[in-house]
Amino acid sequence: MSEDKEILVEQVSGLENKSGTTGQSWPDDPENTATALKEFRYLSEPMSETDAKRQMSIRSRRGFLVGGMAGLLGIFGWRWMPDETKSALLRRTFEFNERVSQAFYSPKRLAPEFSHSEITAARVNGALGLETELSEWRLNVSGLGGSVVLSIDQIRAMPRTEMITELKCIEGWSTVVHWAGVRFSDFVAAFGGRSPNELPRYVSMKTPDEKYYVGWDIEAIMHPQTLLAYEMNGAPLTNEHGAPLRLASPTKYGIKLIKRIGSIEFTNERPRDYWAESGYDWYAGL
Ligand SMILES: Nc1nc2c(c(=O)[nH]1)N[C@H]1C(S)=C(S)[C@@H](COP(=O)(O)O)O[C@H]1N2
Ligand SMILES: [Mo]
Repeated sequence: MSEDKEILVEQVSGLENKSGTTGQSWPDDPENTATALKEFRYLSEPMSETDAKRQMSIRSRRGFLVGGMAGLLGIFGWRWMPDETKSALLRRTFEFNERVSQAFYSPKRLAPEFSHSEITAARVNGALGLETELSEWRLNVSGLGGSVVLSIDQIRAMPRTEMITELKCIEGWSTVVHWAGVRFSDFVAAFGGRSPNELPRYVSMKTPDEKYYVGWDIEAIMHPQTLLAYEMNGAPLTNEHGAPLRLASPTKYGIKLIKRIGSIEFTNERPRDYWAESGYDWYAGL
């Protein structure tokens, strides 16, 4: 085996180990969830110097990866390769890189939470999909073996979580918001409870009129700070903030926090995403 190929293989196996440790699964019962969350918080405490160095070396290995790929291309002779092989190879490299970045940047740490005194005045941004009058709202859920239609009361009856976190708009402003709602992972638990690696890879969410739509990777949507929110700063959501149900999460930019959710679909196909279609990063992770 050539040296370049060896490096690549070594990196790929390192990767598998790495993603194995990030694949957090959340217990179904509230008591265990609380304990798991405490441990999770512990992980989110400031990194020690050794941890920081380890992270650095993981990141620089990522740099090698690009070199490894280039080396492979050198070995097989890029210039004499048929076009179909080239495009297949490029596509595979792209998908592989995507998995690499997900494994390294999946939101396994908790984002900072703030105190009540740090809450700032809410700001409104974006009204796509909110134009029409809402008559009778229902949430359509599909892709977990069948489909269901839920009322807001059924969602309010699920375990309630509150958090005070930062909402960051990609345009450069941010607010500190007090959210209340149901953790997406608790919502999934209500459908029988599964860990992220037993679930489809993505979640697609759309407004009732389908004018605004977002796609989420399963790791980020199952993060304990991702909520289906029905209250903002101590009051039920107003229309402009996405009544009766929206997404709240400090793991991604505001563009992903869809207001007025009409449908949730679990899928293995990467869902369409409004702003990704205009050139923004599909993950829009923080
Ligand atoms: N349905 C819908 N949801 C949306 C948007 C939108 O245009 N339509 N804009 C997004 C953007 S860009 C941001 S920054 C946040 C802003 O949320 P806020 O208006 O509650 O501050 O909502 C997000 N969710
Ligand atoms: Mo935004």
